[in-house]
Amino acid sequence: MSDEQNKKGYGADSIQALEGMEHVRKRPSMYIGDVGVRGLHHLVYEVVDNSIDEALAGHCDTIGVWINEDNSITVQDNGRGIPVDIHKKEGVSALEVVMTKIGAGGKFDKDSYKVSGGLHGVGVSCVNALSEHLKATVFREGKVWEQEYERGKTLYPVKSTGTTDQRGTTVTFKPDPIIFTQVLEYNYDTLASRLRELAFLNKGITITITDRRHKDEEGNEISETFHSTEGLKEFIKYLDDTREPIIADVISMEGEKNGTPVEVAMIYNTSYSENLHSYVNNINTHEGGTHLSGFRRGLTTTLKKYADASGMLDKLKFDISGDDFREGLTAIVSVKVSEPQFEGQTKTKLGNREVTSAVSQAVSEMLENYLEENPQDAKTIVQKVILAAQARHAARKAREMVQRKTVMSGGGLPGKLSDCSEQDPEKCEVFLVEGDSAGGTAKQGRDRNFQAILPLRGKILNVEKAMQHKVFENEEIRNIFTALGVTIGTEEDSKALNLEKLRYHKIVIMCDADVDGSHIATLILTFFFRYMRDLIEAGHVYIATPPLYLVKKGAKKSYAWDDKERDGIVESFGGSATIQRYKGLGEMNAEQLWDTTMNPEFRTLRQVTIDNGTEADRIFSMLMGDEVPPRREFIEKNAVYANIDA
Ligand code: 0RA
Repeated sequence: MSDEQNKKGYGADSIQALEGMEHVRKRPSMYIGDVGVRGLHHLVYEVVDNSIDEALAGHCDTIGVWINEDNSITVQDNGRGIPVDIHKKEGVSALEVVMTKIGAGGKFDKDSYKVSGGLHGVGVSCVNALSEHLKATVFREGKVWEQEYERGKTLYPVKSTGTTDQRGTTVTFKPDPIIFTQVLEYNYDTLASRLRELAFLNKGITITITDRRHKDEEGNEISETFHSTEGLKEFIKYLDDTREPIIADVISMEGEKNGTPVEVAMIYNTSYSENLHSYVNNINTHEGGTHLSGFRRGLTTTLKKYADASGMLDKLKFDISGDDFREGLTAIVSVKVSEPQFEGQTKTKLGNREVTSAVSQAVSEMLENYLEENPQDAKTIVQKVILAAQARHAARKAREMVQRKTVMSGGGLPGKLSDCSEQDPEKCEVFLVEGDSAGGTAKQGRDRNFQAILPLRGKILNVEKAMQHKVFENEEIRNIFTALGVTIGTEEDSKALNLEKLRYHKIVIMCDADVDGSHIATLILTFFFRYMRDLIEAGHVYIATPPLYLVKKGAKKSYAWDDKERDGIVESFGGSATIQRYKGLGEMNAEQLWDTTMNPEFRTLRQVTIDNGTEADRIFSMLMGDEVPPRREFIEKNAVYANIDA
């Protein structure tokens, strides 16, 4: 730093701050993951996290989020308000430091260790850098203060604009179109799911979301309020709403073990799937880690000990494995760790060793008490475990058959697969097509160099309702495994996939654009979500979008994907055109299918992503489970969207 700069009043730190903000704009993905839909929503979570921290420190109980008409976002809390006094080291208002210095966050309050923090925990300054405009308003000690910024640069020094009897902080930001070039529009459901999740994870806080962009039928703004008094216990009830419990109530505990705050809640239901969800500092750790290992260890040892002592295992001919204790189990583990180490492919796997024993101890204590006090439920659980062990024994045989076929097969690809000639998986695509007739058209229409076709027979197995060995015995599902070249993990971790031998990097689900087609697509997606989730997470799964209409007039023809587009085309053709409504892929000829749905130059593939794993689990169990009313309600609520993008 030269003396000249010093005279202008820039300290070394503020120069660094400027560089930091510029770096965020240069390499936004390093800070928020990506500049697509996810990154855009991440900005909101980053701001909300600051308010959650203030709530966890005990100074705030209400947070409001608004999606404004111009797609800007307002986040408001009733905390202490970000301090506005002059920051000693920086020589400017603390508010300005928080807003413009990368990594400053709320950290200068050393007593409350920051436990929330987004996936990257980068702070609100990062949101500021990536916003074309941001305004911060602080209500503190009787006064209102504000400061505005453009692309992270302050427009004026912090100023007082009036008096108030309120307390808190309000931040309004508008994402910068220069950075977010693909999408600028917020998705209400995405934000609402995350805020609902935060309310369950941090009981006692009231979080409201309001969409100001449009109104419902009665002319009201769309708004929801989330508040949980029982935390994870209620979260489990919400998640398992459409599953049938086999025990009287949710088992739960909350406490601190070896300095680590631990919260656990679990229930057993009649299903065959295992649904474990884990969080560290409010972040979903979908790759698991030490806290989840601790949960498994505590569960297995405690239940095993109880089952052994009960004598119920005496006549059992099979051994019991860890998996057996988790069939039909829905559980949530949430821990707070002051210096979390995240590992794994998507940095969502907790690495801190000390956490394993903390969680394991907590779970053991919780379960020992519960089993002691609820002997009837204890018996039910052990019986369920025994059934699972028997089924696993049967499943092993089925799985070994799949393994043998996939691993040892030289020419062992399914007979129905029409493979492509290209050998490099990165360039290869496979279309999973409903029915043999559409499969035939796709086979004619495709580019056989890099596109393979696997026709699937009618409705594939609903894996949500089937025991594991039934899934592995199912021929269509075996064909999918074999065609993709994917093998299944060992028994301890039966859902871990080996993706090294994946034969196609694009797996495209191609179904009719109608209700039946959507149902089949959902069945296939359910299978991928439950048995091949890693494929989705790695971005390999796509949905094809065949058109709904062919509009013709004389020599002119054009395709439409929804009613609005159809009407637009008719108009551009000068009215009175012939409209053909495609009821299924089968009504298209090979050339039409190629032109509209398969040709990479013109088609639209929708990549399948999971923005909220816990919510996705709930939706799949609801869509594919036994209960009809919630499913109907969901489909009716989403029908408009389903039609447009099916
Ligand atoms: C550090 C110190 C103090 C408040 C905050 C941070 C704070 C930050 C944010 C961000 C959003 N809402 C917030 N609310 C509070 C206050 C320290 C004090 O008053 O003694």
